[in-house]
Amino acid sequence: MTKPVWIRHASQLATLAGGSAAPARGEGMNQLSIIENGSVWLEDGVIQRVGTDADLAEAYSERGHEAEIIDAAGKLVTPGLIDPHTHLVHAGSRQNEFNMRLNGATYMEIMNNGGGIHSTTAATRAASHEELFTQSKRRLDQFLLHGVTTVEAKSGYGMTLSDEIKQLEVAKKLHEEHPIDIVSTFMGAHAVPREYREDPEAFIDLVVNEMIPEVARRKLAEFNDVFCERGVFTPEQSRRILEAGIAHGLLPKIHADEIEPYEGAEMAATIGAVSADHLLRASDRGIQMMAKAGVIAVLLPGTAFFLMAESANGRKMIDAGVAVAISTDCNPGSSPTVSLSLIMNLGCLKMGMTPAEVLSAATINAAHAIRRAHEIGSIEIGKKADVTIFDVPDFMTLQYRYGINHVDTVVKNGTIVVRGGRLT
Ligand code: IZC
Ligand code: ZN
Repeated sequence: MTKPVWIRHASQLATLAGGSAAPARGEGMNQLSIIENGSVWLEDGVIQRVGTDADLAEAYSERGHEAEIIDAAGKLVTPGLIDPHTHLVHAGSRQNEFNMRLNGATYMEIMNNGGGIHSTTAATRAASHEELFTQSKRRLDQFLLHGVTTVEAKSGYGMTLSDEIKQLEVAKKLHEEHPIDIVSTFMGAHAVPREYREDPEAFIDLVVNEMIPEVARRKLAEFNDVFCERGVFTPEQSRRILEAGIAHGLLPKIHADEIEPYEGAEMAATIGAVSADHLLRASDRGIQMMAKAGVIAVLLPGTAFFLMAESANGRKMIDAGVAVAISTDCNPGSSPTVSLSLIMNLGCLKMGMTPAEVLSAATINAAHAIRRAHEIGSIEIGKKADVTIFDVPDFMTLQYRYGINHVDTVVKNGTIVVRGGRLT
């Protein structure tokens, strides 16, 4: 039995309470429900009690000695961070393409010449389960060190039935064996693989008729995603792929308007996607439609930064009433990072979001973007005991002292997995 964990004296305990039923929008994204001199009791993997030091000292006066006590004086306590959009499971690296981009080549040019997603696909197809597991586990350890306790992970570097299944099985094994929880998304339609270059419709037939039914039958994913982008999949093709997923119980997500405006946001709204992600070039009409349809915008400012492009307009989306979440987009081509803290920093500096809004976006709204808000994303009684402690006195400082990993302690499912900034 793991001991109960009692976190005490937090200078700020940002609970994010009250948002489990629906994502935070508008002014609601600034409400962090902060308790000063805050205290939390974690036991049996669940949050048992939340309040001030005085409340908990009274409630646990008899049992305090049983607990592992964490003194969070001078520190910020938040829900475990949630990353709702990653391409976690992949092999290889694309640092050579980074150099090409620094010399003027674009992301799409590299991909159209057989690099980009195709190069990671070749490496991932060639990798064994074990190699994929080992490489991805390393990234998960780094996520944990950055305070992230749940990660969404997409397939899409296989693009054959067996290689897509291989990626999803590795994600499943990581979910079972690593402290971080993984939520899987099938993304067979990540690109048209080279061998289907002359006949993309035949590849879409394969995704729709074989991959989606098999992934759903094996319960290897909850979501279905597509790269809707000029030169990749059209809005019409994307709709067909997402509708096939819906028919098999896979909820739709979409990579929308990343490189060019392509009415991806509009499509996300009309199909009722759980989230539309990227949205760097989303139209005003698309943003309005997303607000109305309740589609969550998952914004990835690290990708814009790394591709040297203009970020999505997070400010405009929040003001239009869209629920915004943020994510690393962790992938080898356009955002090879695990630092959700840096992403929050960029949310402030490049997307005009407030320090409170970016924290809502990386916790409760990120939980909604992966349909987990009933169990994670806030520090509330009954939710999973996933808590991150930062060595800063308040949430403002977390954004102000940018580019630093301030994580001190991470508790996952009630177990201390990071202490003093190191894996236990
Ligand atoms: O591997 O380039 N945008 N997919 C769509 C990506 C970026 C990941 C990659
Ligand atoms: Zn992506």
